[in-house]
Amino acid sequence: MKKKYKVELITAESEASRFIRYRRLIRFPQLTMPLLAAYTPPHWEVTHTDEIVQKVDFNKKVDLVGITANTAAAPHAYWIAAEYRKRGIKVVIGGPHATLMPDEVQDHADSVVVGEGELVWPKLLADFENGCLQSIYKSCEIPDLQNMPHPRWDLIKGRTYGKGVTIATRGCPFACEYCTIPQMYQRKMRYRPIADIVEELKYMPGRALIFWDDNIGANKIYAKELFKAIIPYKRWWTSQATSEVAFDDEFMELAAKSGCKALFLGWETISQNSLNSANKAHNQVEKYKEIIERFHYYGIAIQAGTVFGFDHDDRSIFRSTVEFYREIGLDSATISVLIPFPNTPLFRRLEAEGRILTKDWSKYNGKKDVVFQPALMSPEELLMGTEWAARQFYSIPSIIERMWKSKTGLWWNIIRNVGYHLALRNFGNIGFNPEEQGAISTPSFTKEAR
Ligand code: B12
Ligand code: SF4
Repeated sequence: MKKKYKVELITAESEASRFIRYRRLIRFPQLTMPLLAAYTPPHWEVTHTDEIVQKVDFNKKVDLVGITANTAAAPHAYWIAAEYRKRGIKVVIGGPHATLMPDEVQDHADSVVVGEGELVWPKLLADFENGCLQSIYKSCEIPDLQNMPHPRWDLIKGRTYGKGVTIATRGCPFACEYCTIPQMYQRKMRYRPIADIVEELKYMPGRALIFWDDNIGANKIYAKELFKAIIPYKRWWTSQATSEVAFDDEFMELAAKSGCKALFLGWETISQNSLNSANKAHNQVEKYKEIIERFHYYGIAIQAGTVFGFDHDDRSIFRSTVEFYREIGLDSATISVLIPFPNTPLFRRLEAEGRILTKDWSKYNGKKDVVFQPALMSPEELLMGTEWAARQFYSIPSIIERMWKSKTGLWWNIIRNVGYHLALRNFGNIGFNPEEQGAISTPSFTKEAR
Protein backbone atom coordinates (compact mmCIF):
# COMPACT_ATOMS: atom_id res chain seq x y z
CA MET A 1 0.00 0.00 0.00
CA LYS A 2 1.25 3.50 -0.84
CA LYS A 3 2.26 5.83 1.98
CA LYS A 4 -0.33 8.57 2.64
CA TYR A 5 0.53 12.27 2.43
CA LYS A 6 -1.25 15.51 3.24
CA VAL A 7 -1.12 18.69 1.20
CA GLU A 8 -2.64 22.00 2.25
CA LEU A 9 -3.63 24.23 -0.67
CA ILE A 10 -3.96 27.94 0.06
CA THR A 11 -5.65 30.60 -2.05
CA ALA A 12 -3.71 33.58 -0.73
CA GLU A 13 -5.30 37.02 -0.79
CA SER A 14 -3.79 40.46 -0.41
CA GLU A 15 -4.68 42.57 2.59
CA ALA A 16 -6.70 44.92 0.36
CA SER A 17 -8.62 42.03 -1.14
CA ARG A 18 -9.34 40.42 2.23
CA PHE A 19 -10.56 43.76 3.48
CA ILE A 20 -12.81 44.49 0.52
CA ARG A 21 -14.11 41.07 -0.36
CA TYR A 22 -14.73 39.83 3.17
CA ARG A 23 -17.48 42.41 3.41
CA ARG A 24 -19.17 41.46 0.15
CA LEU A 25 -22.62 39.90 0.23
CA ILE A 26 -21.67 37.41 -2.44
CA ARG A 27 -18.27 36.30 -3.60
CA PHE A 28 -16.87 34.65 -6.68
CA PRO A 29 -14.77 31.62 -5.82
CA GLN A 30 -11.59 30.88 -7.74
CA LEU A 31 -11.24 27.58 -9.58
CA THR A 32 -7.49 27.20 -9.15
CA MET A 33 -7.19 25.10 -6.00
CA PRO A 34 -10.33 22.95 -6.50
CA LEU A 35 -8.92 22.08 -9.93
CA LEU A 36 -5.39 21.42 -8.71
CA ALA A 37 -6.86 19.20 -5.99
CA ALA A 38 -8.54 17.14 -8.70
CA TYR A 39 -5.16 16.51 -10.30
CA THR A 40 -3.73 15.29 -6.97
CA PRO A 41 -3.20 11.52 -6.71
CA PRO A 42 -5.55 9.69 -4.30
CA HIS A 43 -2.89 8.82 -1.74
CA TRP A 44 -2.58 12.56 -1.05
CA GLU A 45 -5.21 14.03 1.26
CA VAL A 46 -6.04 17.58 0.19
CA THR A 47 -7.28 20.43 2.36
CA HIS A 48 -7.92 23.97 1.13
CA THR A 49 -7.90 27.37 2.79
CA ASP A 50 -9.37 30.29 0.86
CA GLU A 51 -8.25 33.39 2.70
CA ILE A 52 -11.37 35.29 1.73
CA VAL A 53 -13.38 33.11 4.05
CA GLN A 54 -10.89 31.24 6.25
CA LYS A 55 -7.75 31.86 8.27
CA VAL A 56 -4.59 29.87 7.65
CA ASP A 57 -4.01 27.31 10.41
CA PHE A 58 -0.26 26.96 10.77
CA ASN A 59 -0.67 24.12 13.24
CA LYS A 60 -2.37 21.84 10.74
CA LYS A 61 -0.27 18.69 10.33
CA VAL A 62 0.63 18.56 6.64
CA ASP A 63 3.53 17.32 4.56
CA LEU A 64 3.46 19.99 1.90
CA VAL A 65 1.86 23.38 1.28
CA GLY A 66 0.85 24.73 -2.13
CA ILE A 67 0.00 28.41 -2.47
CA THR A 68 -1.60 30.26 -5.37
CA ALA A 69 -1.08 34.00 -5.47
CA ASN A 70 -1.81 36.87 -7.78
CA THR A 71 0.60 39.80 -7.76
CA ALA A 72 -1.07 41.79 -4.99
CA ALA A 73 -1.16 38.70 -2.79
CA ALA A 74 2.49 37.79 -3.39
CA PRO A 75 4.08 39.54 -0.35
CA HIS A 76 1.44 38.00 1.91
CA ALA A 77 2.02 34.59 0.29
CA TYR A 78 5.74 35.00 1.08
CA TRP A 79 4.87 35.61 4.71
CA ILE A 80 2.67 32.48 4.81
CA ALA A 81 5.46 30.51 3.14
CA ALA A 82 8.01 31.76 5.67
CA GLU A 83 5.77 30.72 8.58
CA TYR A 84 5.43 27.18 7.22
CA ARG A 85 9.09 26.90 6.32
CA LYS A 86 9.99 27.95 9.89
CA ARG A 87 8.01 24.90 10.95
CA GLY A 88 9.98 22.69 8.58
CA ILE A 89 7.21 22.28 6.00
CA LYS A 90 8.07 22.64 2.33
CA VAL A 91 6.17 25.21 0.30
CA VAL A 92 5.34 25.39 -3.41
CA ILE A 93 4.07 28.63 -4.96
CA GLY A 94 2.31 28.92 -8.32
CA GLY A 95 -0.20 31.21 -10.02
CA PRO A 96 -0.04 34.50 -11.93
CA HIS A 97 2.77 36.11 -9.92
CA ALA A 98 4.97 33.00 -9.93
CA THR A 99 4.51 32.82 -13.69
CA LEU A 100 5.42 36.48 -14.18
CA MET A 101 8.26 36.66 -11.61
CA PRO A 102 9.65 33.15 -11.03
CA ASP A 103 13.10 34.32 -9.90
CA GLU A 104 11.68 36.49 -7.14
CA VAL A 105 9.25 33.78 -6.01
CA GLN A 106 12.06 31.24 -5.86
CA ASP A 107 13.59 33.22 -2.98
CA HIS A 108 10.49 32.55 -0.88
CA ALA A 109 9.52 28.97 -1.68
CA ASP A 110 11.05 25.52 -1.89
CA SER A 111 9.59 25.16 -5.34
CA VAL A 112 7.98 27.43 -7.93
CA VAL A 113 5.51 26.37 -10.61
CA VAL A 114 5.66 28.54 -13.69
CA GLY A 115 2.56 28.53 -15.88
CA GLU A 116 -0.03 25.81 -15.94
CA GLY A 117 -0.07 23.14 -13.28
CA GLU A 118 -1.93 20.18 -14.76
CA LEU A 119 1.10 18.37 -16.13
CA VAL A 120 3.70 19.32 -13.54
CA TRP A 121 1.74 19.04 -10.27
CA PRO A 122 1.58 15.19 -10.19
CA LYS A 123 5.27 15.06 -11.12
CA LEU A 124 6.14 17.57 -8.39
CA LEU A 125 4.29 15.49 -5.79
CA ALA A 126 6.09 12.33 -6.92
CA ASP A 127 9.43 14.16 -6.65
CA PHE A 128 8.50 15.32 -3.15
CA GLU A 129 7.71 11.72 -2.16
CA ASN A 130 11.09 10.67 -3.49
CA GLY A 131 12.91 13.46 -1.67
CA CYS A 132 13.98 15.22 -4.86
CA LEU A 133 11.70 18.26 -5.07
CA GLN A 134 13.07 20.63 -7.70
CA SER A 135 13.22 24.37 -7.20
CA ILE A 136 11.34 25.17 -10.40
CA TYR A 137 8.78 23.36 -12.52
CA LYS A 138 7.69 24.57 -15.91
CA SER A 139 5.50 22.63 -18.27
CA CYS A 140 7.35 21.78 -21.46
CA GLU A 141 4.02 21.01 -23.05
CA ILE A 142 0.82 22.95 -22.75
CA PRO A 143 -2.02 20.93 -21.17
CA ASP A 144 -4.69 20.13 -23.73
CA LEU A 145 -7.45 19.87 -21.09
CA GLN A 146 -8.78 16.63 -22.55
CA ASN A 147 -10.26 14.45 -19.78
CA MET A 148 -10.02 17.25 -17.23
CA PRO A 149 -11.21 15.79 -13.91
CA HIS A 150 -14.16 17.40 -12.13
CA PRO A 151 -12.87 20.20 -9.89
CA ARG A 152 -13.16 19.45 -6.16
CA TRP A 153 -16.12 21.79 -5.56
CA ASP A 154 -16.39 20.39 -2.02
CA LEU A 155 -13.25 22.41 -1.21
CA ILE A 156 -15.03 25.72 -1.89
CA LYS A 157 -16.20 27.11 1.43
CA GLY A 158 -18.26 30.06 2.63
CA ARG A 159 -20.70 32.47 1.10
CA THR A 160 -20.30 32.39 -2.65
CA TYR A 161 -22.11 33.33 -5.82
CA GLY A 162 -21.98 29.72 -6.87
CA LYS A 163 -19.76 26.73 -6.12
CA GLY A 164 -20.22 25.37 -9.63
CA VAL A 165 -17.07 26.83 -11.18
CA THR A 166 -15.24 25.39 -14.15
CA ILE A 167 -13.75 26.26 -17.53
CA ALA A 168 -14.69 25.28 -21.07
CA THR A 169 -11.74 27.02 -22.73
CA ARG A 170 -8.41 28.41 -21.64
CA GLY A 171 -6.59 31.43 -23.00
CA CYS A 172 -7.41 34.45 -25.12
CA PRO A 173 -6.32 35.23 -28.67
CA PHE A 174 -5.78 38.93 -27.89
CA ALA A 175 -2.79 40.57 -26.22
CA CYS A 176 -3.85 43.73 -24.45
CA GLU A 177 -0.93 45.78 -23.18
CA TYR A 178 -1.77 45.46 -19.47
CA CYS A 179 -3.03 41.87 -19.38
CA THR A 180 -1.22 38.87 -17.89
CA ILE A 181 -3.25 36.19 -19.68
CA PRO A 182 -0.96 36.14 -22.76
CA GLN A 183 2.02 35.30 -20.47
CA MET A 184 0.11 32.81 -18.33
CA TYR A 185 -1.31 30.74 -21.16
CA GLN A 186 1.16 31.60 -23.93
CA ARG A 187 -1.58 32.83 -26.28
CA LYS A 188 -2.57 29.25 -27.01
CA MET A 189 -6.31 28.63 -26.96
CA ARG A 190 -7.46 25.28 -25.60
CA TYR A 191 -11.00 23.89 -25.85
CA ARG A 192 -12.34 21.10 -23.71
CA PRO A 193 -14.44 18.44 -25.44
CA ILE A 194 -18.05 19.55 -25.13
CA ALA A 195 -19.12 16.07 -24.04
CA ASP A 196 -16.79 16.36 -21.01
CA ILE A 197 -18.42 19.62 -19.97
CA VAL A 198 -21.91 18.21 -20.37
CA GLU A 199 -20.94 15.23 -18.22
CA GLU A 200 -19.38 17.53 -15.61
CA LEU A 201 -22.52 19.67 -15.53
CA LYS A 202 -24.48 16.75 -14.11
CA TYR A 203 -22.34 16.85 -10.97
CA MET A 204 -21.87 20.58 -10.52
CA PRO A 205 -23.44 21.87 -7.31
CA GLY A 206 -26.16 24.55 -7.34
CA ARG A 207 -28.06 26.00 -10.24
CA ALA A 208 -25.73 28.93 -10.95
CA LEU A 209 -22.49 28.15 -12.78
CA ILE A 210 -19.44 30.20 -13.59
CA PHE A 211 -17.24 29.45 -16.57
CA TRP A 212 -13.98 31.15 -15.59
CA ASP A 213 -12.89 31.26 -19.22
CA ASP A 214 -10.91 34.32 -20.19
CA ASN A 215 -12.93 34.68 -23.36
CA ILE A 216 -15.73 32.18 -23.82
CA GLY A 217 -16.53 33.71 -27.21
CA ALA A 218 -12.99 33.34 -28.55
CA ASN A 219 -14.20 30.71 -30.99
CA LYS A 220 -17.87 31.30 -31.71
CA ILE A 221 -18.37 28.01 -33.51
CA TYR A 222 -17.19 26.13 -30.42
CA ALA A 223 -19.18 28.38 -28.10
CA LYS A 224 -22.42 27.85 -30.03
CA GLU A 225 -21.97 24.08 -29.93
CA LEU A 226 -21.33 24.27 -26.20
CA PHE A 227 -24.42 26.41 -25.59
CA LYS A 228 -26.61 24.07 -27.65
CA ALA A 229 -25.35 21.08 -25.66
CA ILE A 230 -26.10 22.60 -22.26
CA ILE A 231 -29.58 23.96 -23.01
CA PRO A 232 -31.35 20.83 -21.68
CA TYR A 233 -29.73 21.21 -18.25
CA LYS A 234 -31.55 24.47 -17.52
CA ARG A 235 -28.71 26.02 -15.52
CA TRP A 236 -27.92 29.71 -15.10
CA TRP A 237 -24.43 30.73 -15.97
CA THR A 238 -22.05 33.61 -16.35
CA SER A 239 -18.62 34.01 -17.94
CA GLN A 240 -16.29 36.49 -19.62
CA ALA A 241 -16.19 37.49 -23.28
CA THR A 242 -15.22 40.27 -25.64
CA SER A 243 -17.90 42.73 -26.72
CA GLU A 244 -18.21 41.79 -30.38
CA VAL A 245 -20.20 38.66 -29.48
CA ALA A 246 -23.17 41.04 -29.19
CA PHE A 247 -23.33 41.30 -32.97
CA ASP A 248 -23.65 37.56 -33.54
CA ASP A 249 -27.37 36.94 -33.06
CA GLU A 250 -27.02 33.18 -33.08
CA PHE A 251 -24.38 33.36 -30.34
CA MET A 252 -26.55 35.63 -28.24
CA GLU A 253 -29.69 33.61 -28.74
CA LEU A 254 -28.00 30.30 -27.87
CA ALA A 255 -26.22 31.87 -24.90
CA ALA A 256 -29.57 33.13 -23.59
CA LYS A 257 -31.35 29.83 -24.21
CA SER A 258 -28.61 27.92 -22.42
CA GLY A 259 -29.08 30.07 -19.31
CA CYS A 260 -26.52 32.86 -19.67
CA LYS A 261 -27.64 35.60 -17.29
CA ALA A 262 -24.66 37.94 -17.44
CA LEU A 263 -21.29 38.30 -19.13
CA PHE A 264 -18.26 40.17 -17.89
CA LEU A 265 -17.01 42.35 -20.75
CA GLY A 266 -13.65 44.06 -20.43
CA TRP A 267 -14.79 47.49 -21.63
CA GLU A 268 -11.98 49.08 -19.59
CA THR A 269 -12.59 52.69 -20.67
CA ILE A 270 -14.83 54.92 -22.71
CA SER A 271 -11.78 56.55 -24.29
CA GLN A 272 -11.13 55.06 -27.72
CA ASN A 273 -7.64 56.59 -27.73
CA SER A 274 -6.81 54.72 -24.54
CA LEU A 275 -8.16 51.47 -25.96
CA ASN A 276 -6.15 51.91 -29.12
CA SER A 277 -2.94 52.56 -27.25
CA ALA A 278 -3.56 49.55 -24.94
CA ASN A 279 -3.73 47.28 -28.00
CA LYS A 280 -7.45 46.84 -27.38
CA ALA A 281 -8.87 48.42 -30.51
CA HIS A 282 -11.21 45.44 -30.80
CA ASN A 283 -13.33 47.43 -28.33
CA GLN A 284 -15.21 50.19 -30.12
CA VAL A 285 -16.70 52.71 -27.71
CA GLU A 286 -19.12 54.01 -30.32
CA LYS A 287 -20.73 50.57 -30.25
CA TYR A 288 -21.13 50.24 -26.46
CA LYS A 289 -24.70 51.58 -26.52
CA GLU A 290 -25.76 49.17 -29.21
CA ILE A 291 -23.95 46.31 -27.45
CA ILE A 292 -25.93 46.90 -24.30
CA GLU A 293 -29.19 47.14 -26.21
CA ARG A 294 -28.46 43.83 -27.90
CA PHE A 295 -27.51 42.14 -24.61
CA HIS A 296 -30.67 43.41 -22.96
CA TYR A 297 -32.78 42.30 -25.91
CA TYR A 298 -31.56 38.76 -25.21
CA GLY A 299 -32.03 39.13 -21.45
CA ILE A 300 -28.32 39.06 -20.67
CA ALA A 301 -26.80 41.62 -18.32
CA ILE A 302 -23.35 43.18 -18.69
CA GLN A 303 -20.74 43.53 -15.98
CA ALA A 304 -18.29 45.98 -17.50
CA GLY A 305 -14.68 45.81 -16.34
CA THR A 306 -13.78 49.48 -15.98
CA VAL A 307 -10.32 50.85 -15.41
CA PHE A 308 -9.17 54.42 -14.82
CA GLY A 309 -5.66 55.71 -15.36
CA PHE A 310 -4.91 55.10 -19.02
CA ASP A 311 -2.70 57.71 -20.65
CA HIS A 312 -5.57 59.51 -22.35
CA ASP A 313 -7.66 59.74 -19.16
CA ASP A 314 -7.88 63.30 -17.90
CA ARG A 315 -9.77 64.57 -14.85
CA SER A 316 -13.08 64.49 -16.70
CA ILE A 317 -12.99 60.72 -17.25
CA PHE A 318 -14.67 59.83 -13.95
CA ARG A 319 -17.75 61.99 -14.45
CA SER A 320 -18.11 61.22 -18.15
CA THR A 321 -17.88 57.47 -17.52
CA VAL A 322 -20.54 57.46 -14.81
CA GLU A 323 -22.82 59.67 -16.89
CA PHE A 324 -22.41 57.44 -19.92
CA TYR A 325 -23.04 54.27 -17.93
CA ARG A 326 -26.20 55.75 -16.44
CA GLU A 327 -27.37 56.94 -19.82
CA ILE A 328 -27.05 53.51 -21.43
CA GLY A 329 -28.42 51.57 -18.44
CA LEU A 330 -25.32 49.50 -17.70
CA ASP A 331 -26.14 46.68 -15.29
CA SER A 332 -22.97 46.64 -13.21
CA ALA A 333 -19.30 47.47 -13.38
CA THR A 334 -16.06 46.41 -11.71
CA ILE A 335 -14.34 49.75 -11.21
CA SER A 336 -10.59 49.80 -10.58
CA VAL A 337 -7.38 51.69 -11.07
CA LEU A 338 -5.07 50.52 -13.85
CA ILE A 339 -2.48 48.02 -12.60
CA PRO A 340 0.79 47.62 -14.54
CA PHE A 341 1.47 43.99 -13.60
CA PRO A 342 5.17 43.09 -13.65
CA ASN A 343 6.51 41.66 -16.86
CA THR A 344 3.61 42.92 -18.95
CA PRO A 345 4.26 45.26 -21.89
CA LEU A 346 2.54 48.03 -19.89
CA PHE A 347 4.90 47.60 -16.94
CA ARG A 348 7.94 47.61 -19.19
CA ARG A 349 6.78 50.76 -20.96
CA LEU A 350 6.00 52.65 -17.75
CA GLU A 351 9.26 51.54 -16.20
CA ALA A 352 11.19 52.75 -19.25
CA GLU A 353 9.38 56.08 -18.89
CA GLY A 354 10.32 56.27 -15.19
CA ARG A 355 6.68 56.16 -14.12
CA ILE A 356 6.62 53.11 -11.84
CA LEU A 357 6.28 54.55 -8.33
CA THR A 358 6.70 51.37 -6.30
CA LYS A 359 7.46 47.70 -6.63
CA ASP A 360 5.66 46.86 -3.40
CA TRP A 361 3.39 44.28 -5.03
CA SER A 362 0.83 44.46 -2.24
CA LYS A 363 -0.06 47.86 -3.68
CA TYR A 364 -0.84 46.31 -7.08
CA ASN A 365 -4.45 45.76 -5.98
CA GLY A 366 -6.29 48.18 -8.25
CA LYS A 367 -8.49 49.41 -5.42
CA LYS A 368 -6.51 51.03 -2.66
CA ASP A 369 -3.31 52.22 -4.26
CA VAL A 370 -1.92 53.79 -7.42
CA VAL A 371 1.48 52.40 -8.32
CA PHE A 372 2.42 54.50 -11.34
CA GLN A 373 2.46 58.13 -12.37
CA PRO A 374 -0.65 58.78 -14.50
CA ALA A 375 -0.14 60.96 -17.58
CA LEU A 376 -2.81 63.60 -17.02
CA MET A 377 -3.46 63.76 -13.27
CA SER A 378 -1.80 63.01 -9.96
CA PRO A 379 -1.82 59.50 -8.46
CA GLU A 380 -4.02 60.79 -5.64
CA GLU A 381 -6.53 62.29 -8.06
CA LEU A 382 -6.66 58.98 -9.90
CA LEU A 383 -7.37 57.05 -6.70
CA MET A 384 -9.91 59.53 -5.37
CA GLY A 385 -11.60 59.87 -8.75
CA THR A 386 -11.94 56.09 -8.98
CA GLU A 387 -13.48 55.94 -5.49
CA TRP A 388 -15.83 58.77 -6.40
CA ALA A 389 -16.88 57.11 -9.66
CA ALA A 390 -17.58 53.78 -7.92
CA ARG A 391 -19.77 55.51 -5.33
CA GLN A 392 -21.59 57.53 -7.97
CA PHE A 393 -22.16 54.47 -10.11
CA TYR A 394 -23.51 52.46 -7.16
CA SER A 395 -25.49 55.35 -5.62
CA ILE A 396 -29.18 54.61 -5.13
CA PRO A 397 -30.37 57.10 -7.82
CA SER A 398 -27.91 55.57 -10.28
CA ILE A 399 -29.00 52.02 -9.44
CA ILE A 400 -32.66 52.96 -9.92
CA GLU A 401 -31.98 54.71 -13.22
CA ARG A 402 -29.82 51.89 -14.60
CA MET A 403 -32.16 49.11 -13.48
CA TRP A 404 -35.13 50.98 -14.95
CA LYS A 405 -33.35 51.19 -18.29
CA SER A 406 -31.91 47.66 -18.16
CA LYS A 407 -34.99 45.68 -17.08
CA THR A 408 -32.74 42.62 -17.30
CA GLY A 409 -32.71 39.90 -14.65
CA LEU A 410 -34.03 42.50 -12.29
CA TRP A 411 -34.26 40.53 -9.06
CA TRP A 412 -30.66 39.39 -8.99
CA ASN A 413 -29.37 42.45 -10.82
CA ILE A 414 -30.80 44.65 -8.07
CA ILE A 415 -29.36 42.39 -5.35
CA ARG A 416 -25.96 42.56 -7.01
CA ASN A 417 -26.06 46.36 -7.27
CA VAL A 418 -27.26 46.80 -3.71
CA GLY A 419 -24.49 44.42 -2.61
CA TYR A 420 -21.89 46.70 -4.22
CA HIS A 421 -23.62 49.78 -2.76
CA LEU A 422 -23.48 48.36 0.77
CA ALA A 423 -19.91 47.15 0.41
CA LEU A 424 -18.78 50.62 -0.73
CA ARG A 425 -20.76 52.28 2.07
CA ASN A 426 -18.87 50.11 4.55
CA PHE A 427 -15.67 51.83 3.52
CA GLY A 428 -17.07 55.33 4.12
CA ASN A 429 -17.74 58.26 1.85
CA ILE A 430 -14.31 58.59 0.34
CA GLY A 431 -13.22 59.92 -3.01
CA PHE A 432 -13.90 63.10 -4.94
CA ASN A 433 -14.30 64.21 -8.51
CA PRO A 434 -10.90 65.74 -9.41
CA GLU A 435 -12.56 67.79 -12.12
CA GLU A 436 -14.46 69.87 -9.58
CA GLN A 437 -12.73 72.90 -8.17
CA GLY A 438 -12.74 73.07 -4.39
CA ALA A 439 -13.56 69.39 -4.04
CA ILE A 440 -13.45 67.78 -0.60
CA SER A 441 -9.94 67.98 0.76
CA THR A 442 -8.04 64.75 0.37
CA PRO A 443 -9.05 62.34 3.16
CA SER A 444 -6.54 60.01 4.77
CA PHE A 445 -8.07 57.30 2.67
CA THR A 446 -5.74 54.44 3.33
CA LYS A 447 -5.91 54.71 7.11
CA GLU A 448 -9.67 55.13 7.13
CA ALA A 449 -10.31 52.28 4.76
CA ARG A 450 -8.13 49.77 6.49
C1 B12 B 1 -11.84 34.09 -10.75
C2 B12 B 1 -11.06 35.34 -10.95
C3 B12 B 1 -11.37 36.41 -10.12
C4 B12 B 1 -12.53 36.40 -9.13
C5 B12 B 1 -12.20 35.71 -7.83
C6 B12 B 1 -10.78 35.89 -7.40
C7 B12 B 1 -10.38 35.29 -6.09
N1 B12 B 1 -11.07 34.45 -5.43
O1 B12 B 1 -9.32 35.65 -5.66
C8 B12 B 1 -12.84 37.90 -9.01
C9 B12 B 1 -13.87 38.25 -10.04
C10 B12 B 1 -13.31 38.39 -7.66
C11 B12 B 1 -11.49 38.49 -9.39
C12 B12 B 1 -11.08 39.72 -9.01
C13 B12 B 1 -9.85 40.24 -9.37
N2 B12 B 1 -8.98 39.72 -10.26
CO1 B12 B 1 -9.15 37.98 -11.01
N3 B12 B 1 -9.27 36.46 -12.02
C14 B12 B 1 -10.06 35.44 -11.94
C15 B12 B 1 -9.80 34.53 -13.14
C16 B12 B 1 -10.74 34.95 -14.25
C17 B12 B 1 -9.94 33.06 -12.97
C18 B12 B 1 -9.10 32.42 -11.82
C19 B12 B 1 -9.24 30.94 -11.94
O2 B12 B 1 -10.00 30.33 -11.25
N4 B12 B 1 -8.51 30.39 -12.94
C20 B12 B 1 -8.59 28.99 -13.31
C21 B12 B 1 -7.35 28.28 -12.81
C22 B12 B 1 -7.43 26.80 -13.07
O3 B12 B 1 -6.26 28.81 -13.55
P1 B12 B 1 -5.01 29.48 -12.81
O4 B12 B 1 -5.42 30.24 -11.62
O5 B12 B 1 -4.20 30.17 -13.82
O6 B12 B 1 -4.21 28.20 -12.25
C23 B12 B 1 -3.44 27.41 -13.11
C24 B12 B 1 -1.96 27.82 -13.15
O7 B12 B 1 -1.76 29.19 -12.97
C25 B12 B 1 -1.31 26.97 -12.10
N5 B12 B 1 -1.34 27.40 -10.71
C26 B12 B 1 -1.93 28.44 -10.13
N6 B12 B 1 -1.68 28.47 -8.83
C27 B12 B 1 -0.94 27.40 -8.54
C28 B12 B 1 -0.45 26.95 -7.33
C29 B12 B 1 0.32 25.77 -7.30
C30 B12 B 1 0.85 25.30 -6.00
C31 B12 B 1 0.54 25.05 -8.51
C32 B12 B 1 1.29 23.80 -8.50
C33 B12 B 1 0.02 25.52 -9.73
C34 B12 B 1 -0.71 26.69 -9.72
O8 B12 B 1 -2.03 25.76 -12.19
C35 B12 B 1 -3.40 26.02 -12.51
C36 B12 B 1 -3.82 24.98 -13.51
O9 B12 B 1 -3.08 25.10 -14.70
C37 B12 B 1 -8.31 34.90 -13.46
C38 B12 B 1 -7.88 34.63 -14.88
C39 B12 B 1 -7.36 33.22 -15.02
N7 B12 B 1 -7.47 32.72 -16.19
O10 B12 B 1 -6.87 32.57 -14.12
C40 B12 B 1 -8.29 36.37 -13.09
C41 B12 B 1 -6.99 36.97 -12.54
C42 B12 B 1 -6.38 36.03 -11.54
N8 B12 B 1 -7.48 38.16 -11.85
C43 B12 B 1 -6.74 39.16 -11.99
C44 B12 B 1 -7.02 40.44 -11.48
C45 B12 B 1 -6.14 41.55 -11.96
C46 B12 B 1 -8.06 40.66 -10.60
C47 B12 B 1 -8.43 41.98 -9.94
C48 B12 B 1 -7.26 42.78 -9.40
C49 B12 B 1 -9.26 42.76 -10.96
C50 B12 B 1 -9.59 44.13 -10.52
N9 B12 B 1 -9.02 45.09 -11.21
O11 B12 B 1 -10.32 44.34 -9.59
C51 B12 B 1 -9.37 41.52 -8.81
C52 B12 B 1 -8.57 41.26 -7.54
C53 B12 B 1 -9.22 40.27 -6.61
C54 B12 B 1 -8.23 39.65 -5.68
N10 B12 B 1 -8.36 38.37 -5.44
O12 B12 B 1 -7.32 40.27 -5.19
C55 B12 B 1 -5.51 38.84 -12.81
C56 B12 B 1 -4.28 38.67 -11.90
C57 B12 B 1 -3.03 39.19 -12.53
C58 B12 B 1 -1.90 39.20 -11.60
N11 B12 B 1 -0.70 39.23 -12.14
O13 B12 B 1 -2.00 39.21 -10.41
C59 B12 B 1 -5.98 37.55 -13.58
C60 B12 B 1 -4.87 36.60 -13.95
C61 B12 B 1 -6.73 38.06 -14.83
C62 B12 B 1 -5.94 38.81 -15.85
N12 B12 B 1 -6.57 39.23 -16.91
O14 B12 B 1 -4.77 39.07 -15.79
N13 B12 B 1 -10.78 37.62 -10.14
S1 SF4 C 1 -9.20 40.49 -24.32
FE1 SF4 C 1 -9.24 40.33 -22.06
S2 SF4 C 1 -8.29 38.36 -21.51
FE2 SF4 C 1 -7.81 38.81 -23.68
S3 SF4 C 1 -5.78 39.77 -23.59
FE3 SF4 C 1 -7.30 41.43 -23.57
S4 SF4 C 1 -7.73 41.85 -21.40
FE4 SF4 C 1 -6.65 39.87 -21.52
